[in-house]
Amino acid sequence: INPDNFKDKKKELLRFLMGYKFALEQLKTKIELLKNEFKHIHEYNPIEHVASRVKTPESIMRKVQKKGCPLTIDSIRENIRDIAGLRITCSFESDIHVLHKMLEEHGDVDIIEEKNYINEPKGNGYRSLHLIVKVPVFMSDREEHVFVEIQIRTIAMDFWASLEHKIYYKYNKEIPDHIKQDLAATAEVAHQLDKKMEALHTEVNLIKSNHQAEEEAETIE
Ligand code: 0O2
Repeated sequence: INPDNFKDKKKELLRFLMGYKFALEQLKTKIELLKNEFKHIHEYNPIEHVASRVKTPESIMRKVQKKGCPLTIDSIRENIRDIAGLRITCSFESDIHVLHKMLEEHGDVDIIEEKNYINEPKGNGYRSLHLIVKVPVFMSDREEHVFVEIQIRTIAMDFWASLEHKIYYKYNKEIPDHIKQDLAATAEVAHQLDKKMEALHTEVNLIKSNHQAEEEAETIE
């Protein structure tokens, strides 16, 4: 490879990835604003934490090879839609729906694809809501639109996915069936935990609003 050519290609790639970094910064600010507004109105915070990452060039190359798409910047921009990823962890499953709705109604966020692995979990037990959004990015000399993948999950879903990712997800070789079955069973345990926590949360909310109503009635008397 001609060293000058290599230097130019590297520069082009780094500039390309910079657009994704900017898109993530913008989205994180929007999510923070939504969170604060929601907290102000409902006195409740549906978001536990937000994490983001830009795929490494090696990981992008692996995906390009897997998908068999052309190795050009335009093709990568169009075909690899999770170069920038934002993961939002919520407390309860109902918070995921609240956040999803807030993003749908947000004029600035253009959701162009959804994969609902909560309504339809993957065979291995993976649960999460995936949204692909299109974000405008303003570079010094042009405006670009880049895709960002937003994954929204509960703490229990995140706990399972993080550990499953470590144990197995990217291991391409054959894994004994009993390990696959055990992982699927642990996903079900995490799901039951989510359901139980949601039920407790609903019950406590009901008790709180009954108390509030009683206190208000006493003040009027
Ligand atoms: P990493 O290392 O987390 O970035 P597509 O992107 O549409 O061509 P794909 O990759 O099947 O096809 O998309 P999908 O289903 O939306 O999944 C993308 C991401 O979701 C993955 O990114 C993981 O982060 C997560 N994910 C999906 N399935 C699983 C799973 O079974 N277990 C775990 N732990 N995570 C999962 P990457 O790039 O594969 O990995």
